[in-house]
Amino acid sequence: MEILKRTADALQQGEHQQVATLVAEALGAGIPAGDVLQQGLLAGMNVVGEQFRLREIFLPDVLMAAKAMYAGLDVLKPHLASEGVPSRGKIVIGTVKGDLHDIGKNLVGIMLKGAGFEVIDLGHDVAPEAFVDTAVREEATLIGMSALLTTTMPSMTGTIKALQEAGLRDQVKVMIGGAPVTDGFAKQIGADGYSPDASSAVRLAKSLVAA
Ligand code: B1M
Repeated sequence: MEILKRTADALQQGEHQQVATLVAEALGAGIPAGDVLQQGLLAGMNVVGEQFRLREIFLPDVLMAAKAMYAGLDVLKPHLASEGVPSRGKIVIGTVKGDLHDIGKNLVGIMLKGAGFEVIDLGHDVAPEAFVDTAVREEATLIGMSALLTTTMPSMTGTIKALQEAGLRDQVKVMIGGAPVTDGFAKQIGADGYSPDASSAVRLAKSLVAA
């Protein structure tokens, strides 16, 4: 669809105001929020990631694109999250220590809220102890960790160890995700589940609280 292509292009250019306008227009034209997210915002961000990998663009360009992504997400958020759904349980989420990438984690948080979870979002650069302390204090039954850097993935292991040391591993389920994370890695570190995207994260969280 032309408007979604324009949204993706504007995101690549870091045109945050234009992205917000185009997202609002697309929603106004009756395009489902999920399509605006996937074919507009995420499509644009995928190109940015590839260009950055190939060194065709640089960090300031990626930051501008991230700002544009957030401008679009702000408009989209109320359409992704539905209000008044009964609580399915509490989940503590965050991006792991040393990692500042929070767009995917925020998207997962929005979708979980929309599905009726109480989401306690610790933000980014979250230490293992902070995940565990918050889960204890808030009596949360789930911890969700995101990592976008191969170098920060080991911090997920740290959180699971900290849970074990606190004697809480049986009481709190752990789910993980993020671009470099795999199902194999989740199994290797003893997490309860991995999901590749925000919609499957919701399905996984539902299955973990039901188990
Ligand atoms: Co950076 N970065 N970045 N970056 N950045 C990547 C991740 C990279 C792959 C780019 C590349 O080289 N192609 C690369 C990592 C290489 C690696 O380790 N394998 C990289 C690098 C190297 C870096 C720096 C080291 C660059 C530098 O300084 N030289 C630096 C690190 C800073 C740090 O964290 N300490 C850095 C910085 C940044 C910015 C700050 C500029 C910015 C982040 C802004 C922000 O988040 N507020 C940024 C961005 C935007 C990216 C790319 C381009 C896009 C990430 C993104 O937001 N994607 C990224 C390239 C890429 O991923 N293709 C890249 C959109 C988002 C919706 O997807 O986060 O994957 P994603 O989330 C998905 C799923 O993964 C999943 O669901 C989400 C929605 O579908 N998911 C979960 C995520 N978390 C989940 C949790 C779950 C379940 C599912 O359960 C709890």
